[in-house]
Amino acid sequence: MSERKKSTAKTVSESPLEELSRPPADETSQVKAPAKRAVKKASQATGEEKAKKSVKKSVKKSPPEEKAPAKKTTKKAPRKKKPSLKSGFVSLVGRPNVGKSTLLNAFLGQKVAIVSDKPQTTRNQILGVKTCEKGQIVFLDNPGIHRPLHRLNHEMMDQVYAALEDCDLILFLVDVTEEWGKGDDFSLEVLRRYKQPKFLIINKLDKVNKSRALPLIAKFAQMGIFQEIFPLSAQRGDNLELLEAKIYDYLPEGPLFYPSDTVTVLKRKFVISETVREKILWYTREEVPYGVAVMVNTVEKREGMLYLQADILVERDNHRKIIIGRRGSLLARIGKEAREEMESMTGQKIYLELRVKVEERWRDSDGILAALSQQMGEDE
Ligand SMILES: Nc1nc2c(ncn2[C@@H]2O[C@H](COP(=O)(O)OP(=O)(O)OP(=O)(O)O)[C@@H](O)[C@H]2O)c(=O)[nH]1
Ligand SMILES: [Mg+2]
Repeated sequence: MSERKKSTAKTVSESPLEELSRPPADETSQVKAPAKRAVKKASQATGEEKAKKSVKKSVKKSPPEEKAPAKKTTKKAPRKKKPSLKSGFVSLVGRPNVGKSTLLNAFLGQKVAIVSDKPQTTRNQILGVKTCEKGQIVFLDNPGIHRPLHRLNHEMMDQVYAALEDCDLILFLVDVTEEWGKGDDFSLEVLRRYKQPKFLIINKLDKVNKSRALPLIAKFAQMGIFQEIFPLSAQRGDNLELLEAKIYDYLPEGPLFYPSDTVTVLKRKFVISETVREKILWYTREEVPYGVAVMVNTVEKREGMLYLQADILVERDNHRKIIIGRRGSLLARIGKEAREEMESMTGQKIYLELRVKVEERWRDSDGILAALSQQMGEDE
């Protein structure tokens, strides 16, 4: 958490994948999600932006010809006060696989976080910014709340706790199709420790008859933990306008944290790594997805195209064989889909070279975890 607070913001206005088209030289200037308080202090530029806008508006409102000669007896018409901007940090939390990243992408109207049907898809906090005339919401998508067994998972949970601590509002997601279990009780216990207002999002409503949400709504309403309850489908993107309006009701007044066209702040290597990992998650199952990491070694311009080389780390040799597939067929498919996605985002020709390496117990290896987190930008 303290690391997050120290960081300074370089914002990325376009899709994170479009960052790939930038020369690798400015890679070190990419940053991770800045901390709320640090950003609050560093929001001078956006304050200026706001000030300029309000000047423009006031000029428009009172053109010279409208200036009536002042009559002593006439009372001044009360000036309409411009509503103040609101802004704040909103954490998306819940059990793995409930649809947090899908909801983030739906809010932003573009893919920023990877999504898969395997639990623990998100391993690092992803920041998404949405700005409108009312102000700015900074969403923090987080790993799912789970019992950590490896160092990797402890780090994931630390990010969840940090996000809960440092936000203005918590969106707690549940999957309407899942039975309530011990893990859910644990998540609620975690939530109770935090004082901020909380909304319950009952997700995946498209998968069931709407009446299925009613007992859940009644159950949660009784608990008194949540200020608002929203049943919705993040995949269909319905009910989001209503939810956004409610979020603004709970945010404090304040300046924009980021320039208004910012969508996210992600490092290029991290985006490449996540794109490849997502395809692996799509095509593998059981323990394989949990034990996979992608380390990007090279990002270079070569003969008019972008050359990328990455290692896929697995914990066991049989996992390596699964990912490579019969005569390399699965690895080729993973590579092709990841490359095509990055090409369509950047509009640039990409050569992607993937290798699969066995690194036993990498999930508990300080060195590998540090190298992976450097891809995210934490150590720079
Ligand atoms: N039918 C349906 N599926 C959804 C909805 N939202 C998410 N999903 C699916 O649920 C799965 C998990 O979605 P994610 O967004 O990756 O879930 P998450 O909560 O971010 O998961 P972790 O990162 O593992 O914690 C994916 O297969 C999504 O397509 C929804 O509203 N309806
Ligand atoms: Mg996720």
